[in-house]
Amino acid sequence: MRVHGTCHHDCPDSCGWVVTVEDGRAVDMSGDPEHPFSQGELCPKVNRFLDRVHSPDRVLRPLRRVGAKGEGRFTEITWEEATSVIADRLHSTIANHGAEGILPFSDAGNQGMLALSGISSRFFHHLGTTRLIRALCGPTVGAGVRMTNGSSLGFDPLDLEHSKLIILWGTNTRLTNRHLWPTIESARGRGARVIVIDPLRTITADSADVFIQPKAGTDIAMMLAMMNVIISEDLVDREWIDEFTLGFDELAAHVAAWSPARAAESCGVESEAIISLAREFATTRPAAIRTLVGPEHHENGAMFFRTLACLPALTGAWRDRGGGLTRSVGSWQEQLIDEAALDRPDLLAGRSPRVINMSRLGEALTEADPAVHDLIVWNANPMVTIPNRELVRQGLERDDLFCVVHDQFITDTARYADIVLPATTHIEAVDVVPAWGHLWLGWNEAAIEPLGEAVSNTECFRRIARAMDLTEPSLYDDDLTLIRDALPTVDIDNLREEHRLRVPYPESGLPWADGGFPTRSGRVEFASEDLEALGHPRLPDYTPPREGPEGPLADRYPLQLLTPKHHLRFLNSSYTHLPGHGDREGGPFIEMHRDDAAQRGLDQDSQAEVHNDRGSMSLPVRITDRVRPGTVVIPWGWWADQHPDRRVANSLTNDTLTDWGGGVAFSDTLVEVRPA
Ligand SMILES: Nc1nc2c(c(=O)[nH]1)N[C@H]1C(S)=C(S)[C@@H](COP(=O)(O)OP(=O)(O)OC[C@H]3O[C@@H](n4cnc5c(=O)[nH]c(N)nc54)[C@H](O)[C@@H]3O)O[C@H]1N2
Ligand SMILES: Nc1nc2c(c(=O)[nH]1)N[C@H]1C(S)=C(S)[C@@H](COP(=O)(O)OP(=O)(O)OC[C@H]3O[C@@H](n4cnc5c(=O)[nH]c(N)nc54)[C@H](O)[C@@H]3O)O[C@H]1N2
Ligand code: SF4
Ligand SMILES: [Mo]
Repeated sequence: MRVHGTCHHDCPDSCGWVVTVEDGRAVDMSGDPEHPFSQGELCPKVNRFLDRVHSPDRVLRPLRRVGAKGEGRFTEITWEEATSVIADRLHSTIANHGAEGILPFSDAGNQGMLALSGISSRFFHHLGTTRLIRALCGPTVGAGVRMTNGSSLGFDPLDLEHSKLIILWGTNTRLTNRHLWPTIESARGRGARVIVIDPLRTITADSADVFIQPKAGTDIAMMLAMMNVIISEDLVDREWIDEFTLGFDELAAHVAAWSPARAAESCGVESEAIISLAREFATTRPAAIRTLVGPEHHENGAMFFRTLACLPALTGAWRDRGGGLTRSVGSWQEQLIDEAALDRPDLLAGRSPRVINMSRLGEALTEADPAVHDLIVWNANPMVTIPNRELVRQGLERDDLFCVVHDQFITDTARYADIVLPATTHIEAVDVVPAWGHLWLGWNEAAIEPLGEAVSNTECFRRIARAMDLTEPSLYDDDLTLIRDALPTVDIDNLREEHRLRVPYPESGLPWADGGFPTRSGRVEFASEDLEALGHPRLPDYTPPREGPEGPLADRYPLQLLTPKHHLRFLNSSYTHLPGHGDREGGPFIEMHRDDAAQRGLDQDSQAEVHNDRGSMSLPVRITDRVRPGTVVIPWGWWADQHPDRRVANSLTNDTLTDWGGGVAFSDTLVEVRPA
């Protein structure tokens, strides 16, 4: 039997796959050659997905902690015991402290529609618990672009095929969005040039025609200088500006002060390079800017995208198919989803419980008032993925904190749980996957029965609700009912049969050629009253990050630390512990420029201690020319037991929130390094 599914990882490609099942066991899994975007290829992570499914380390029964928190010693219990312990505790927290004492914590570990929301959201809304702001990845990009365009919609990335200039601005396509690369190569075959802008010479940068390497967190200065050049050399599209934008004269006066020479001082890119970039962008058609998520992780992350979105409006790039800005297309998909039907915010019944930002989990667990008593984690591994992680650890070590983790493995976070519940993998549960890197909504059929006693996210919360004797009927809707209610305009039987459907998108491929921007003025807003009302500059503007090379901490901690996705065989914090993944990626290390290392008496393979006020960790040095002096890199994703001192990259990172959008500035982190 061959069963079709769609990859659930938090990855833009949402590839189609086919699982071969014999006697109820998955024996093979390969890319679906008919998937329009992934065309039969998966990736070095998911090529070995069945090893993950059948891993001897899978959690297959509920577990109760018997060792100390963090030690990782557990004993098996039944589902009935597990859910009754959880039910008693949640009831008692609600009775003694109120439901806000309960903090749900989840991310996109499985980005299937049901895995992400549905029963879990209904459950927490019904109880009236603290609400989580889930904005670690992506919302800041959208919030930034929306302040300029009124909408975060960009064009279909597959239309890059028509582009003659492709600027990959802070995205590592060949690693993070690999199935888009053939489209870029095909545009190139027809004469397109590819420019990569990144503080790190990534594998994508290595494949570019031009590589521009600003200091991290400083791109806005470069964008302002580009606008200065485009306007002063009269390379603007006057007609388009008059018809579809607001505030051009104000913008022109403002960027007049941003000469390329001034920007060069902040971003470290030579003025000539900024001038050529501006000219090439303004005079090539179609000209595209492709971006994903990376640059949002700075204190000025939303302003980055607000400013970036001004560029195609200045030059009228939106006129052309393959011109303008292309980013996540998740918003095109969301137009099909009736979120209120899925998540049922009406179950809050007029209550408005407090909100806590996921990126401040450490603070929430150690300082929140009223305190967090119970933490329920699923679809996430915050001990590896949340910045300022030593504070998260202190919170998880609290004796009086009750913690439940639903996952497939004993992750760094699960080690601190009182109860661990076994989760299915994506071939064990039905779901629908809305992609953010292409325009196909994918069906995911369950290929096999759940292994052991594992359950899907929906079933997990149905069981906890039942143990709590909750009578709200919508908590018990089955998966197909949830899917039908959430996708009211979709023919579900047809979706299931065809394995996917293409979401509505303008046939012309021109989302904004004729304006229609849903801002208050109906135009692209170079000057924004909305932003001003929120206390931000009304025009695009560069504020150097506080924890950056121009900020007050730079004297003590002179090195900028980047902690990027880097490994072909990791997907965020997933896979690192599996054979054929972590072992082939060579162990954690710090990359340093030769000059920075030499100044500190370090060389290739020396052991270095990397530190700041949040933590310190010891790592071997790799000398690199991928970064400019002043920047160091610790690739991210490893778990604590793969580090000699049980630290992870996020032990050092900054948990300051972004200017707006609710994201977090982990890429504005300063450190110092000394011999260990
Ligand atoms: N320093 C640094 N920190 C970062 C980043 C970085 O680049 N550098 N990147 C950030 C970004 S962009 C993101 S998106 C986050 C990712 O952060 P997370 O979402 O926390 O990380 P993942 O490893 O994608 O997934 C978390 C867990 O979900 C589990 N899981 C998978 N499927 C299911 C399921 O069906 N049910 C349940 N219950 N669990 C499941 C996996 O086993 C895994 O343990 O990290 C962020 N943190
Ligand atoms: N193999 C693999 N693929 C993945 C993932 C993975 O872990 N492994 N994770 C998935 C997830 S959750 C996401 S969100 C996507 C992210 O996809 P991307 O956004 O493409 O990836 P990132 O590595 O987060 O960031 C891209 C680049 O931004 C750069 N950057 C950081 N700060 C700045 C800056 O100030 N200016 C500029 N110009 N660039 C900057 C980083 O150096 C990095 O090379 O990838 C997804 N795909
Ligand atoms: S992780 Fe990304 S590239 Fe790999 S199979 Fe899943 S969707 Fe495709
Ligand atoms: Mo992400």
